[in-house]
Amino acid sequence: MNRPACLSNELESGYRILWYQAKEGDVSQAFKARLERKAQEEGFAGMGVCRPWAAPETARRLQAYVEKGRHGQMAWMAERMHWRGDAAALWPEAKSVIMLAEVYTPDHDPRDVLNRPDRGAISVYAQNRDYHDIVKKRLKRVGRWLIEENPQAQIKVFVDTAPVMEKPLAAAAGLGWQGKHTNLVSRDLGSWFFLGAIFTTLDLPPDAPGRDNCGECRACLDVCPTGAFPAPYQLDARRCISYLTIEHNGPVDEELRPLLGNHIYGCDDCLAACPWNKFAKAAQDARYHARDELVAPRLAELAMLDDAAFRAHFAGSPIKRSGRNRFVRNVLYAIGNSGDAALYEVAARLLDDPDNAVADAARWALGRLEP
Ligand code: B12
Ligand code: SF4
Ligand code: SF4
Repeated sequence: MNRPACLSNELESGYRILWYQAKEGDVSQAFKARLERKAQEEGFAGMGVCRPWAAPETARRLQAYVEKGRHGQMAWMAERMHWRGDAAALWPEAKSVIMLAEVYTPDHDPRDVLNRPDRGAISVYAQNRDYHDIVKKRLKRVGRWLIEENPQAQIKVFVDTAPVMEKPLAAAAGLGWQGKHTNLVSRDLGSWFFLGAIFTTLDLPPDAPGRDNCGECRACLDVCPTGAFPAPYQLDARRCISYLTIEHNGPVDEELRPLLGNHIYGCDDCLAACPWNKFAKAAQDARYHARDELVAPRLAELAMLDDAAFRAHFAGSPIKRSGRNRFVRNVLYAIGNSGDAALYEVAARLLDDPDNAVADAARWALGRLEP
């Protein structure tokens, strides 16, 4: 309950005002508690609320990131920066941002496959269904309930793709803190969770921001295969395997290719290293449980996927969005890094691929596998 500020005021005259304030505080706190229960019923593992303007340092940090070119080919990051860096500018009528955490903790150690060079490592989030669809539907259900309860309220829901920086907002809403690997970490959930946001015109009581609990730890920084962290809490996407395998179009710099190892889609190395994951909760939604054939798929089979087979194999998966060419390019880099002479023939078959980056990757892989 909100403790009324005017407690020491003259009792007789102050009593009514005091009672009214307390009641109003109660109602919104009570509503927030019901909202949280609704979010839990829908499957979210955590909820926090902040004001849209609660992360004022974000705009400056985004600006610095873009000025250094750390976004690489993600040109959209440099567009609409006035919205991305300032959630209050995106929708000036919004008074509260409800940040929600959706757990996708793996039931296996995603690092096991890194010791199997004839297999490809697909990041945990992509081993089954695309989270965008799942989280957006959940957000809409919670949002619809909020409006039923408060017909005057308006909402907008966001997950990942809008010009909203979800991590600083989630930290401001107390869901956790941005770890040195830059993703959000929570004392209760570890780091295996997605974020979703509901912006609303409703004035909800905000939570206290999350406190940094990284301390002296630097496990995520030290484990990164490509040295993608120029400093703690800062990422240079141009060196990040997640960026290189998912977002980067065309050939990857030759200098970086050996560092990709057998990562063929995304990377979880920094997340998996985080000691806070011992508090991670199991993923409730079976759609996040890994499909068996995507935990350690054979490079030889993946390299042979043509466009139609690729689409069929990855229907419903986020991998489908990267397209066959980028994916097979990654598989060929992994083949080049495998040291497995049996894969020589596989790469040779792609030398004349119509896609330049694929043909280039095949040449590179053959060069690496030649005795
Ligand atoms: C672009 C993007 C990427 C890019 C760039 C990532 C990055 N760190 O910028 C790439 C493709 C590399 C990527 C990779 C991944 N991503 Co991503 N990505 C995004 C996206 C769309 C935007 C992020 C963004 O705005 N980056 C811009 C830069 C400026 O932000 P930043 O690195 O966080 O920079 C901050 C820090 O540098 C910080 N900072 C600077 N100095 C200091 C100093 C101190 C003391 C502190 C505290 C902070 C600080 O300030 C900056 C602004 O907050 C978000 C969704 C969204 N709309 O927010 C998902 C998102 C961040 N990604 C997500 C995930 C899951 C991943 C991967 C794990 C996927 C994978 N397995 O491959 C990896 C993790 C790699 C990593 N270590 O970050 C989740 C993270 C969930 C979580 N728990 O935090 C998000 C939120 C998507 C979602 N809706 O769930 N991603
Ligand atoms: S996702 Fe992989 S490459 Fe990217 S920062 Fe983390 S450990 Fe490094
Ligand atoms: S691995 Fe260590 S430094 Fe990195 S986010 Fe986790 S606690 Fe922080």
